[in-house]
Amino acid sequence: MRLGCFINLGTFINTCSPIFIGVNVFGWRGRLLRINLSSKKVTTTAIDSEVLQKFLGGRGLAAYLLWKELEPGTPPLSPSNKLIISSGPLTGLPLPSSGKLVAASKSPLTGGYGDGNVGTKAAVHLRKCGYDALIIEGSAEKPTLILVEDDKVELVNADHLWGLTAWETELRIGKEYGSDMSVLSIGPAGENLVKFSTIISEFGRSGGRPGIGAVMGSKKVKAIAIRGTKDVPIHSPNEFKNAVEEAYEHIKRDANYEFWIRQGTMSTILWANENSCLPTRNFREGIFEEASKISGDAMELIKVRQKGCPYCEIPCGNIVRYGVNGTSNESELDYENVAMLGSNIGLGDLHKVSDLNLMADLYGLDTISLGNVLAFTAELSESRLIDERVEWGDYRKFKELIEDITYRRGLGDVLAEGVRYASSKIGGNSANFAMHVKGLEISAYDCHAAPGMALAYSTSPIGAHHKDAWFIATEIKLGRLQYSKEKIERLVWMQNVRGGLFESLTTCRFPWLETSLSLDAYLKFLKLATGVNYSWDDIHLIANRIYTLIRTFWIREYLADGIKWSSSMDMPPKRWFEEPLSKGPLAGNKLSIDGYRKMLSWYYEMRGWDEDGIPKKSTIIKLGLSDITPKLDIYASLKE
Ligand code: PTT
Ligand code: SF4
Repeated sequence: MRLGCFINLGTFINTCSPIFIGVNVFGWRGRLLRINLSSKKVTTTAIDSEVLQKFLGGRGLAAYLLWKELEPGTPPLSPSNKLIISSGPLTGLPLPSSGKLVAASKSPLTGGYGDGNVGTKAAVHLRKCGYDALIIEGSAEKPTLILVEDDKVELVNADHLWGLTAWETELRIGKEYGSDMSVLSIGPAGENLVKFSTIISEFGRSGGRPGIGAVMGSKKVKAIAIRGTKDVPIHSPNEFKNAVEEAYEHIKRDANYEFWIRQGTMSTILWANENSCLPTRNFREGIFEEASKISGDAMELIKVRQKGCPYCEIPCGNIVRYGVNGTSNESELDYENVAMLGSNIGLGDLHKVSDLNLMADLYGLDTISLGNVLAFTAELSESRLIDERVEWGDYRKFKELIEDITYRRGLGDVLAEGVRYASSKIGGNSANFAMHVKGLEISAYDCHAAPGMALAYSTSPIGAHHKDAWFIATEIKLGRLQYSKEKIERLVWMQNVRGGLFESLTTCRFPWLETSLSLDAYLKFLKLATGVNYSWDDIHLIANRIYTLIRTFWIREYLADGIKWSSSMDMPPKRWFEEPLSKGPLAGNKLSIDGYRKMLSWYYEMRGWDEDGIPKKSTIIKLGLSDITPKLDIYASLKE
């Protein structure tokens, strides 16, 4: 890594930047706001400049803080767990799609590291208040609203907000404090500690699939409202401005620009159906007979406007106006929402799908896990493992179940714990169709005929999510049924770029993926914003460090609960190995267990982990991680 002339590794002293508490930096803010809800103490501390350089920000910083600050075995819904809201050196700067933040914690759904990404003005305001991250710790006695305005922090009684939906909460806060306040809130699902509840912002942005909303609820925090007015100092402002203008021009010229603006992620429905990977009836099949009714084209017929995150020129939020049973409303549709609440539960009516999606946003439930849980329930019913009758596509019944899950009534109370727990409670053969990895329900790609995508789910740092590696399109090009080392090399690269770089910068990855903005543009932004000249080798080193640290966190937390880590944690659901597809051109296909295991062992080798998926001591030292913790007991279980 070559450092800009102003920056001196280890101290970050320079002569011409504004002065923060002990740290002078460009791009980063160098400060951490800590709010202890139990003691009502608020403190601001400097973040070690070396930490910022080694972990970048966002996910990297959150993982570092959770590793360092949590006692091993901390119960996720106890006051000792911490909620981290973090940003990176590019977050909220005036560059393409930079309004994204990371919300992270020890997950109540998985028991391991959990995070989510939210597109919101709160990301911009957090940085304008002068912070890279917030740590929320302890727990309030009463419902609380956290107000952050530049250097002022207030803990306000939120009795009047408790029980409201996320949208009502945001509207009320807007009325009380001004609509320029940016709000992160939870709905009733977070209050009731539903294990797959999320944080909601701006009437439909949602983040924190692994139950980060429940962590917020356990602390009795109904909402965090942020308004900041300070400028973020940039190292080379003129060159930065030119680079940004060039990037926006490139994006608008891209051939995919117009189609993307029209459909966003929704075009994936037909693509996934054509490629036999659209999750259908609890991931039994990859083809849905009513796919065209829930497609991007069907969405365009009821679309009323588009919505985007801050600084985004390619807004992908599709707002539709739908009508069900004489009522009309608006809902924001993305591919994952529609696949999981459509084909995966056998529902081929986009109006009804939109209604279930709106419920998820109002109550603060993750649509991906919800679609899994509802499909799991339909299969429980089919197998006569529960008394309730739940048919595929039964919109009314699914609506009722969403209410029951949110308010933890009857069967809903068990389902609110996610499919891993529910299958352990209900028994029978239900574990065979509980579609999750490490407790996190699977995102919307069927993997009967996609071993690389299955491995991407299984090695994702938060459980089965596609955020780190949407590998399926690459895999189809490479030969989807092959089990090759080349796939694993590409997969590790993809995880490092998406899950390492973008989650830590923190900006949206779509300008790169959908309008071909070059990856080098991001290194240029980074250099011009911070003064630090990162090479691609540096970025991969940082990503490897983040991946290995998060893996070590999981091992530590599972060990503390008496569970010894092994490669069985990195296995996708049995269904994909045992029950072949029965429809379409790929009928008869299922995953090969031997092929999968071979690919997993290559993956471990490339990451420097042993045959159980445990980082080797030599890897930890090579990645510069051994100094971040005095608690070396975990290493006792690691091999040389
Ligand atoms: C993300 C996951 C996704 S990923 C979707 S749709 W996607 C679902 N959206 C939900 C929703 O909406 N409401 C709801 N109640 N639950 C939802 N759960 C699901 O959450 C999202 C976009 C999208 S749309 C994607 S792919 C990209 N994701 C990014 C990412 O992860 N990182 C990054 N740096 N950039 C990204 N850009 C894109 O952002 P999670 P958002 Mg989200 C209504 O939260 O926990 O990370 O899970 O972030 O602000 O809503 O933007 O076809
Ligand atoms: Fe947000 Fe979509 Fe723009 Fe990304 S592309 S910043 S998710 S609106």
